[in-house]
Amino acid sequence: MLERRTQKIKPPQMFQVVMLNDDYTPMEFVVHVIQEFFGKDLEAATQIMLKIHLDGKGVCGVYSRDVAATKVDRVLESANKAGHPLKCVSEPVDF
Ligand code: TYC
Repeated sequence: MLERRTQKIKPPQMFQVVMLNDDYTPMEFVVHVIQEFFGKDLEAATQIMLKIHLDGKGVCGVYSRDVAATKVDRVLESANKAGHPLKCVSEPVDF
């Protein structure tokens, strides 16, 4: 009984916010967005942006489902407002 209850407790599924490269969004804008919405400092944000630029995509952060979805919404809203095609998605992290 005790064992069964212990086994039932699983950590919550976490979601990574993955940002995608494109040919038009300015690098400075991407760095700014990563700093503003993912709490990174200038150096960390610049490294993530360069990784996306070179590899095609990169992880900006890992969150619960709702927080990750909200981050995606905020990024897309900000990019849209500024007229940039920047895209990002939330995807489950598997351990
Ligand atoms: N590739 C873009 C450029 O050369 C920069 C960029 C980086 C765009 C990361 C999107 O998620 C991105 N201006």
